[in-house]
Amino acid sequence: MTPRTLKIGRVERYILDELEKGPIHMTLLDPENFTIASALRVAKASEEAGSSAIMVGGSTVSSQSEMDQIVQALKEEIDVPIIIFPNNVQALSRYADAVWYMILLNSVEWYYVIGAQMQGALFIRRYGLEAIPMGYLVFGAESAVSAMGRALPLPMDKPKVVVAYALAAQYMGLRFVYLEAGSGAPSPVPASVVQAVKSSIDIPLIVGGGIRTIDQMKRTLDAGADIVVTGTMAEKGEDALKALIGVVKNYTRSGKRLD
Ligand code: 1GP
Repeated sequence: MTPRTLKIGRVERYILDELEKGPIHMTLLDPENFTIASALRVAKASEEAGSSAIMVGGSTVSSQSEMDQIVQALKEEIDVPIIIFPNNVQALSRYADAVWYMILLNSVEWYYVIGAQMQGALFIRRYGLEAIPMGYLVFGAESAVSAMGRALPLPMDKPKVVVAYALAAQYMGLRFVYLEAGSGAPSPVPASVVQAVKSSIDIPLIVGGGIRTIDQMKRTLDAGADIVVTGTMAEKGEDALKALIGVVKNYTRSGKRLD
């Protein structure tokens, strides 16, 4: 009997195709900070500006019905994929296109390394959600994600340690690595760390947390981020968000990363 080969799903294929053109932007909406109407408004503006996907999630999301309502509404109006960015099992919504199937690699808690993933697995199958395997690395001790996920915060000034984790993610077969400074972090993941990781791995690199200015966005892209995520700026009005998305689109158009 020949083993069945795992197929890459529709959303992951779309992300990889988008990345062929250059780095991309994803907009993160925390359902706790939006009404359905405001989420739709921001998601539409993001899509128009060229954001490649809408991620839905937040560190303190605890209501599955709230997730369902917002994801279902987004699904009806938005064309780019809606991807769950789960903090826990109850964040899974059957209405989404995919879920980042993430392992908080630097958590000291069994639950965030494999427990929640195991508990969510049967729901993911039942809902027919596409699971996209990703290694998640959290910096900084002050963020909600660090506290909720019991992360042993990664040092910002020791790129080698972060590279070791990122390589481990790749060797384990995870298909994306996410460097997370924490939502609303005072500063983004340093360019030196992004650069060190990017030059060491072959899988796409996601960077998020604390990116608020055009300059921070440019530095993150210059350092080699493939996917940049902004959440807090999505809550500050469409104009600021569109400007940040514009930086990513211009970057791609300028052909800087088409080598
Ligand atoms: C958080 O990386 C994301 O999980 C986005 O962070 O809210 O700081 O943009 P911000």
